[in-house]
Order: sequence, then structure tokens, then C-alpha cells
Amino acid sequence: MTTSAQLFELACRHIPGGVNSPVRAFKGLERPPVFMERARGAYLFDVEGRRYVDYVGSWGPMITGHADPDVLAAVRERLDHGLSFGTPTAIETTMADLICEMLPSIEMVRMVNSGTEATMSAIRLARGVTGRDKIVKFEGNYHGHSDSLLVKAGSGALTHGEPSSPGVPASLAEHTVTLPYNDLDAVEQCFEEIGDQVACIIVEPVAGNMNCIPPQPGFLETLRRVCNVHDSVLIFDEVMTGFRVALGGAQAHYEVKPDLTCLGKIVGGGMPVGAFGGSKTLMSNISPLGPIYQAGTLSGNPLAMAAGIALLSKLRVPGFHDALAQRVETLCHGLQERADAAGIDMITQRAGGMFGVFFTRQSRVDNFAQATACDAGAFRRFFSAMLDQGVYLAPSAYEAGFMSSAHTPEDIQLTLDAAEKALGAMQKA
Ligand code: KE4
Repeated sequence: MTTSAQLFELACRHIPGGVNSPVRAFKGLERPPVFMERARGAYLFDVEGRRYVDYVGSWGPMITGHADPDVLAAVRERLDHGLSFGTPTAIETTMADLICEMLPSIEMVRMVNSGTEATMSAIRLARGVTGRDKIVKFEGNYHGHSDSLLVKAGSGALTHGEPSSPGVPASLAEHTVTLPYNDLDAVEQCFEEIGDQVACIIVEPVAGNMNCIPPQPGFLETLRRVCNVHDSVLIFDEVMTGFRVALGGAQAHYEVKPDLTCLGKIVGGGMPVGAFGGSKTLMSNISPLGPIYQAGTLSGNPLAMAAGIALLSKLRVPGFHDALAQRVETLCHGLQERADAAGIDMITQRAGGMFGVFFTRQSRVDNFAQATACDAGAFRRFFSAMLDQGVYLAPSAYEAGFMSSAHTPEDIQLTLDAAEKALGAMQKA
């Protein structure tokens, strides 16, 4: 049987770092990444046949569990019609109508192939309609890897110690202003000084790329207000939070309406899909209706649309998100009880169907500085001990965890039993 370690060695020959996305590389965890062979429901199965209760869910999309039978059936049904035509198809209209129905702030939407494309396009739209170059983002927020946004970014950029990537021209990076997340004063001061030069604010309404950091009361409202005053565009990057924090996303949960919304992950049901949308006034500036160019060979392809529509349709069951949030609450409370019992400095934070575990004495983590001050060594030991007991957490201290409706009470109990052992071993260390 070929082991993950052997497959990783082979992968490293022709793939940079052996992975097609850096966060998969288990950086700093002192063990090779696990190669998965298949997945179903709440479980991943590795190449050596081991089963894991999975809290990554392909980094968010698998909100009803892996290999959802309804999603697979929808893809199978379309498969024989062909994969992609490069022409308009009716199913793209079905997807657009569904998104506009589920997210009322979106009156018109353009499908793309990733979250990166969605945020990159939304930034271009904001710059195009305002005629301004400056954008405001927040330290530790990750919006994909387009040049303007790889400045003090989170997720893999942070995990691999390159929050501001080489290769981004200084002449471009200088237009990106980064502020501390949840810092209302910093936002007010920034807009007093340069508000009329700012094309947009782009924000993760719940930060999920420096672990899981919810917005403090007033933070999102302040962003909305300063954008109104200075005619800047407020962009909610809901690639991760969309359809996860609530059916209508973080904008519904926190009742703050952005001008543009970026989507990804869940919207594609596991297929490569992103989207950006907003008012007809804004979106009518997008080519071919307007002058701001944006395009994509496989954008809106019928197979990916079928997967996304099938998944989104399943989330509209009354009580789906309450039940998901309840599972997260049960897990987080159980982890906290076990950490306290073991005398380990650990806290959890959550928002709807996503959560985070921080090894820190702090009572709360509100921003990048506090997130990066947490105990990375403790995280490494906890992650490894959980993995060895068949629980797959995000392989980075700077990523959030994702619950699915496929996780059973038994899966959560298994997770808590594993955590009790892991935390106990850490106590003795
Ligand atoms: P993609 O281009 O990876 O589809 O989406 C980029 C993106 C944009 N905005 C937010 C809020 C995101 O979380 C992401 C991608 N998230 C990471 C994990 N935190 C994707 C995992 C990876 O990079 O492999």
C-alpha cells in the first residue's frame, strides 16, 4: 500500500511543495500531509484506509457533508449533456435568480470560477465606478491571491509567513491600505484622512483566515457608515461566510447591507465556482453591459451550476442553520470544558456553522496581532494528537473549522473524547 508520505515525496517532484494550494502542505506541523482517497458525509478516508471526522470540508463547501447524494445526482444528470459550452445556458439564469433570491442585496450577479476571481473583479468594479485607486482591507483577512489583496493577508499567506507576497509591485501595493480588524477608531481616522480617495472597503464580515474572529458590535456598521459618507463601495467577502453563517450569509446575520458581495465555496457545491454581485446600478458597469471588463472561459458552466444549485437548494430547509449552529455550540462548549479540566489555556470562537480554537490566555481574540500571539506549538501538538485519533482539523492555526449537517452527535462525541486525550497529553508535556 502506498503511504501518504510516499505520495507526498512523489508529488514534490513536479508540484511546488507537493500541493496545489499551500494551506494543504501541513506547514510547521512537522509531519507530511495526509493524502485522501475518498470522502462521504462527515468523513474523509486516506490512502491507507484510515477514517477521519472532517472539520475542513474542502475549506467550507461541504456544508451538507461530502459526496452529498443530491449534489452528485444533479451533476450526474447534467454530465451526459456535456461539460461546458461557452454559450449562455438556462441553468446560469436559474443560479442567478437563486442567488438574488437568497441574498436580497444582490440584484445582479456574475458567475466566476473562484473566490479570488470574485474579489478581484469586485475590486476592479469599485475602482472603475469611483475612479479611485485606494482600497482598504484588514490585516489577516484573506480575499484570494490577486495582487492588490496579497497585502498583510491571512490563510496560507499567513501560515507560510508571507502575509505580503513578493511579486506584488510596490506601485500597486501602495494603493492597498490595511487596518486592524475590529478597530473602529482606525477606520474612522483612516476615512477622515483619505476617505474621498478610497474606492472600497473589502472585509470578511466574519474573519475566517486568521482562525475564526467575529466582528465586534459596531464594526460592520462603522464600515457601512464611512462608506456612505465618502461614497466608497462596501464589499463583503462572503466567500466563506456566505450561506454558512446564516442562509443569507453574514450580511443577514449581522443585518448590515454591503454594496457588493463576493461568493465562493458553498455556491459551487464543491465545483470551482465564485460569484460577485450587487445593485443593478453597480453591476450594469460590468462588460458587456458596461465598460468594466471581466470574463471567464468556464464561468457559469452548466456542470458547476448544477452542483451549486443542488447544494443551495438543500440549505433552504427551515431550521438548517440553527441546527448547524447548535452542533458548533455543542462542540465548542465541550472543547472548552475539556481544556479547562486539563488546565490548558484554550478558547473557542464561533459564528453560525464555523468555529475556531485558539491556544491563548486571552479571553477573546479580535484581530491579527492577538491571533498571531497565540501558542503555535500548542496548536501543533493538539492538531497532531487529534489527527492520530481520526479527527481532521484545519492544518493551520490561522484557519477556521467548518461543521456540516452530516456530523452526528456520535461524531461530535468522538471529537470531544479525542480532544480530552489530546489536551490531557498536553497537560503532562
Ligand atoms: P479561492 O480563490 O481559494 O476559491 O477563494 C479565495 C478566498 C476568498 N475569500 C475568502 C474569505 C476565502 O476564505 C478564500 C479562500 N479560503 C482559503 C481557506 N481559508 C482557501 C483554501 C486554500 O487556499 O486552499
